[in-house]
Amino acid sequence: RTEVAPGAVHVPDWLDTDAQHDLLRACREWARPPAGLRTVRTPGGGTMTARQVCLGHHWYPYAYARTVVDGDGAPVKPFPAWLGELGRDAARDALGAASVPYDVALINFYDGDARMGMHRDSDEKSDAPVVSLSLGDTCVFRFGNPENRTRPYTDVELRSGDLFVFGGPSRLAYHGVPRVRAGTAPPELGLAGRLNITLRVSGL
Ligand code: MD5
Ligand code: FE
Repeated sequence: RTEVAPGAVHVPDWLDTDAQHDLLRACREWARPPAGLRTVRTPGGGTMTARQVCLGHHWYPYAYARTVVDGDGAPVKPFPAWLGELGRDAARDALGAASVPYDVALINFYDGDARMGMHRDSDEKSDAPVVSLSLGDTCVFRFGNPENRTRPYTDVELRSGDLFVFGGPSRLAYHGVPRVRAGTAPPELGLAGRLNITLRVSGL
C-alpha cells in the first residue's frame, strides 16, 4: 500500500488470480451488445483510443445518461450489487473510508496503441472516492495535480490485479495513461490488452 498523494492510494496485487479471472469474465459479458463496448467520440470531433462500456449510468463527454446516447441507444446495463460490494471493500482497504454506495462502472479497454490523455474526472455529482482496478497488460499511469495538465506528476506502473483509490484532495487531480506495455499481461489470464474498471458514485 503506497500513498502516492493525499487520498491517492495504490494497492498492488489487490485482486488474486481467481478474482481477476472472475472480473474479466464479467467484463466480457458486459462488452457484448446491446449497450456493449463502444468508441467514445469527443465534442471536438476526436475519438478516444480506449474503448468503453458503462454500467448503471452511461458516461459520454461530459455527462451521465441512462441510455447509450452515442452508441445503439439501448438502456445501460445494470450495476450489479456484487460490484458495489467490491468497491466498498476496496475503498475500505485503501483509505479506511466508510461504506460508499457505488452506482456506476466505467470499463476501458486499451489495446497496445491506446492511450488516455491528461484529464480530470469531474462529471460525478459526488466527491466520493473513485476505485480503479486493472487487468491484463501493465500500463504507465500518470498521476498529476489538481491545477493543470503539466508537471508535477508521478508515474506509477499499474499491473494486473492492482487497486488504486482516488479520494479527498486527489479526487480532481489530472491523470492519464501515456502508455500500455503490450504483452505484459499474466499469460494465464488470456487477455491481450488492458482493462481498467472504475467504480464511481454518480450523485444522480
Ligand atoms: C485508466 N481511467 O487506467 C484510468 C484509471 C478514466 C480513467 O482515467 O477516467 O476512466 S482511473 C483514474 C482516476 C479516476 C478518478 C480520479 C482520478 C484518477 N484522479 O483523481 O486522479 O483507465
Ligand atoms: Fe479519468
